[in-house]
Amino acid sequence: MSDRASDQEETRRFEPVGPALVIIPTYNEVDNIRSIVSRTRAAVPDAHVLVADDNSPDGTGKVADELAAEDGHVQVLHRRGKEGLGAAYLAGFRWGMEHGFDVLVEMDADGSHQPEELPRLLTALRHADLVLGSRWVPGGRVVNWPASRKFLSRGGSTYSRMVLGIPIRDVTGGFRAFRADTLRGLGIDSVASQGYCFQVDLAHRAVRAGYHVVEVPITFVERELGDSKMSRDIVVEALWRVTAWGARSRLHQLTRHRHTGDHEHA
Ligand SMILES: Nc1nc2c(ncn2[C@@H]2O[C@H](COP(=O)(O)OP(=O)(O)OP(=O)(O)O)[C@@H](O)[C@H]2O)c(=O)[nH]1
Ligand SMILES: [Mg+2]
Repeated sequence: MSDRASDQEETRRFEPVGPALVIIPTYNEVDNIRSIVSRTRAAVPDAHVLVADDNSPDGTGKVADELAAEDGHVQVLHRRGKEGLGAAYLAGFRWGMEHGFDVLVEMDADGSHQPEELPRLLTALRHADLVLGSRWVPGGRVVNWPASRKFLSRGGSTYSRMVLGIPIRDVTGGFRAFRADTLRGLGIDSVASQGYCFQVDLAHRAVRAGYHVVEVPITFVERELGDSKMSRDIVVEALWRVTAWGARSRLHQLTRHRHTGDHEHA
């Protein structure tokens, strides 16, 4: 992270982190849901799990209900229909904050994010406002991805980092731990982006708001069961939104510097 961030870490005292909720958004993950929930419960027994299901036609929501009936640490948020990953997370964040959780975790259902790495993310949050599981920092890895997919993901992160001017290596990743206070400060009610763009949006907001954002290396494992829900539309959305945000903040910087006459940091 930047020097500013490490200075901040030295001088700032972080509140201890309280109860955690791991939010798992699902759409047709019937082959994955049991295993991901039980791995999560084993990895972080004190944490609670919220499955945010968009009325999956394959019955994922029903299986999640069975898991919830067996285990008081598992809850299900049933949503009307497929409204996208971002909307499911926003609903999960709101639910978690209303129910008094201090930490809200994002994690996919398909095993790409390994629940066994959750303790490291939660430990890092003791000295951060937001922790990003990162494939593209030293120690981070991707298992079973073809070179083309690595290129697309790294390229997307590099492009976003440069266009938005934020010092984050893995901007599109979706394995993250937020303090509830951080989410409150990000103005999530105005977030409209989906998919990868949703993740870029939240990271960008956090850096811009001056939060201490830390990346910890993770091993990302390509899904083995079920189908991907990511589409070309989601990639295209990310590209145009990131470009528009970048252009807007550049313009903002330029007009501000013109008014103050300060050209040094332009
Ligand atoms: N509730 C909800 N969950 C979703 C929706 N779209 C995707 N998800 C879930 O979000 C997570 C990530 O979606 P994936 O399809 O795995 O996306 P991806 O990881 O980019 O794609 P793959 O690498 O092919 O798996 C999974 O747990 C999905 O079930 C949605 O519209 N609603
Ligand atoms: Mg996936």
